[in-house]
Amino acid sequence: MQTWSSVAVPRVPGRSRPLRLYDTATGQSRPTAPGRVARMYVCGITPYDATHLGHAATYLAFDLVYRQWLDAGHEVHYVQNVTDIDDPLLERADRDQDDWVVLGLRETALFREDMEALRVLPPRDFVGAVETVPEIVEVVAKLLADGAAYRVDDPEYPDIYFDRSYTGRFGYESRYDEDRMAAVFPDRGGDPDRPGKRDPLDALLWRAARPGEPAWESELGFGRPGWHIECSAIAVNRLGIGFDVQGGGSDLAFPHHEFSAAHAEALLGEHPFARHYVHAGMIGLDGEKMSKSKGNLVFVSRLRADDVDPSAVRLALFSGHYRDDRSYSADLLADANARLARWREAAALPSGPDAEATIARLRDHLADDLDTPRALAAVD
Ligand code: 5CA
Ligand code: ZN
Repeated sequence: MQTWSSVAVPRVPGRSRPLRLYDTATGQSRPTAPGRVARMYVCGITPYDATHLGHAATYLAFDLVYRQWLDAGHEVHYVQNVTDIDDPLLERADRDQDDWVVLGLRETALFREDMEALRVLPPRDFVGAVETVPEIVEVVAKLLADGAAYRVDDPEYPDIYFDRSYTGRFGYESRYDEDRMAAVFPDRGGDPDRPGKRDPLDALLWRAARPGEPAWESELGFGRPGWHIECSAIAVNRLGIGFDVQGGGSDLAFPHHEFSAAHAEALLGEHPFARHYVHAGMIGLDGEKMSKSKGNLVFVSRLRADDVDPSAVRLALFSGHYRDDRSYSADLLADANARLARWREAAALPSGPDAEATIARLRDHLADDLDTPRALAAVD
């Protein structure tokens, strides 16, 4: 897929700091230690609706990771997927009598524009699931051959599932216990009641074609990929295993990142999939979780249409810590606008204090697990 346009990143005087990030798998803030090329995979959108401020906040957090690695002199290989075939996309297309391909292309195009407006640095590889079907088929075929995957005994729909006990490490990434896993699995794309599974929490790798659903011919039979395997295949085929950061919102910690890691580790016989698993908190609106069912989504494209300054959107979202669940509100945006105006006024003055000490504090705070609230306060 075509990625979006980049922006010039100015060099900042002074010395960078090693970036520390909180890692879900160890429950600790640890230094990242990339080689010459830092490698990051962040889970991308499912393009059935426009980008809301929750998505934007997550991508802005990882934009800061990217920029700090650049500041430290690394080249960055950033990969992001687009889940352009999955149940939510098909359901929305069905509801709106839309073509799922057209819907996906339209929302992906809007997402690119939103990211450009927010000056989010683009991934080098921006990769759709549909264009990756042959890669996914190859990976699933190997998991099946190795005994990490199995077909359910259903002649009509012989779906393929992953045996979650295969690596012996299942649960290490999210650190969820069995009860918590079972509680969230059905709400996050899981199908515990599918007859024929060895374990209710095993994850779908390949879904045999159902009438009226899009499907691809392959050595696995006519069907389409499951969700977690998409990110495993896209990541390891571009970054290799053991890359620096696997990122996304906290709603992906289980089951999505748990299974993405388990699939890749089963496939390659190596551990870990990623050296840091980094999760951004959930953004709500006026104290309530932003969700489609509540109809309280704030879209980036709506704010752009209302001529809201994208720099103010960045400041509003950075005024809270990326790991905290937090709420967006009109007041938050008003505060961000006021801060931005104050900064611009100060920057336009003919003289001012030496910036060196401020830059040093800014770097200290950002390197400390992206502590943007304190970084912004330092600039204030
Ligand atoms: N396509 C999958 C990932 S492979 C997916 O989760 N798509 S998504 O469109 O639902 O979300 C895109 C990204 O935004 C994910 O990283 C997700 O964790 C994050 N996200 C979704 N809702 C919110 C929210 N309210 N606040 C913060 N981040 C969110
Ligand atoms: Zn993903």
